[in-house]
Amino acid sequence: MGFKCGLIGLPNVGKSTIFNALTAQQVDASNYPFCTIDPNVGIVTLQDERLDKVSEIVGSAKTTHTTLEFIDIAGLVKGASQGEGLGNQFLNHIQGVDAVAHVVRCFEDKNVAHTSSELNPVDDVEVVLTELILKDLEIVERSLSKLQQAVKSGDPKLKDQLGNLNEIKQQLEMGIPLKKMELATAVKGLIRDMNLLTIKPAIYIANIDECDVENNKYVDSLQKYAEGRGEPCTKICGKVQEEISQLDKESQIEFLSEWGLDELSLNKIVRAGYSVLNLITFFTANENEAHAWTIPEGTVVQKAAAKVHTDFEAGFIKAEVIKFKDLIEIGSLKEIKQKGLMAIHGKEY
Ligand SMILES: Nc1nc2c(ncn2[C@@H]2O[C@H](COP(=O)(O)OP(=O)(O)OP(=O)(O)O)[C@@H](O)[C@H]2O)c(=O)[nH]1
Ligand SMILES: [Mg+2]
Repeated sequence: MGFKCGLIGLPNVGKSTIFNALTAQQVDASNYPFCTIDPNVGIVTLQDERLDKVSEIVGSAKTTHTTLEFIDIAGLVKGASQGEGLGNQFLNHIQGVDAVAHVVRCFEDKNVAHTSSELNPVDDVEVVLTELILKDLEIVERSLSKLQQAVKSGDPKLKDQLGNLNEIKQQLEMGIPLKKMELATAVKGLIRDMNLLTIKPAIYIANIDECDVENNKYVDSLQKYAEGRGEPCTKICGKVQEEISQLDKESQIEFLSEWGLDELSLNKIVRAGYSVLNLITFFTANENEAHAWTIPEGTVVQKAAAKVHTDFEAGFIKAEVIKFKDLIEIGSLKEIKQKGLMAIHGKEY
C-alpha cells in the first residue's frame, strides 16, 4: 500500500467527482449538498511504467504495483461539530488515513449550489479546518475525562499525561492544528493512538472547470494559502477527469491532449501525497515477481526489507542494489553484474 487518503471539504464541491476520477468508480456525484452520506472507499493500482520495464528486463512472471486507498466522505459545514448539516461523526471514517486532501471549489457554476454566495477558497478551507480542530478537541476532551478518573487513583505518571493533554487542549482551543504544535516525543507517543485529524499531513485539491485552467484567481489564492502552510496544492478538472477515468488507456491520452490537460489527476495526487508524506518507492525483482514498495524517505535497507517479508528484517544479510537508470540503459542483469554495477549494501544503507 502506498498511502491512504481521505477526501474532505464542504458539500457539493466535487469530492465524489474527484473520487470517481481517481478510482474510476461511478459513485453518485449529483448536484445537491450532502449527496454522499455513507463513505465511499476505493483502492487504486498505481500503474508505474518503471516497474513494467524492470519486470520485462528481469523476466519476472508476475508484476505487482503499489496500491492507494481513497475515502470519500460526506461534506462538512460550519457548525458540523454542533450537529449542523450531517454533523461530524463521519469524520471517524478518515481517522485511519495517512493524509487528508482538502477538495476546494474553484469553479464558477450558477447551477451548482455552494454554501456561501461568493466563492472564497481560503474561507472554505478554514471552515473545514475549524471543524477538524473541533473534532480533535472532542477526542482530546474524551481522553481527558478518562485520564482525570485514572489520576484520582493516584498514579503520578498519569498526572504528567494529564498536564500534557491539557496543554494540547488549550492550543486546539486557540485554533492551532496539532501538526503546528511543538510536541515532545513522549507527548507524540501519548496521542499516537488517538487518531487525531489535525496531525495528518494535508494536500489541497483546487477543483476547476476545464475552461479555467490558466489564470484562475481562486486557484491563485488557494495556492498562496497552501504555500504559506508548507503544504502542496494541485489543480484538477474534476468533471473532465471523471469522464476520462472511464476510458481505456489510449483514449485517455487522446482526451487529455484534446482538453489541454497534461496528465491524469491520479498522478498529481500521488506526487503531492508522496511529497507531503516523504515517501519513496523501491522495486524488488526476480524471476517470480517484480514488486513496487513504498517506504518513508531515509528508511535503512534492513527496515525496508521488512516490508517485503517480516523475516527479512531479522535475517538480513545484504541487499543487492541496482540503479533503475543503469538497468534501463544496459537492459540485462547479467551485463549489470559483469560491469560491476550491482552494489552490495549492509544493514545501514
Ligand atoms: N461546473 C463544474 N461542476 C462540477 C465540477 N466538479 C463537480 N461538479 C458538479 O458539482 C456537483 C457536486 O459534485 P459532487 O462530486 O457530488 O460533490 P461532493 O463534494 O461529493 O458533494 P457532497 O457529497 O454532497 O458533499 C455535481 O453536479 C458535479 O457534477 C467542476 O469541476 N465543474
Ligand atoms: Mg459526495
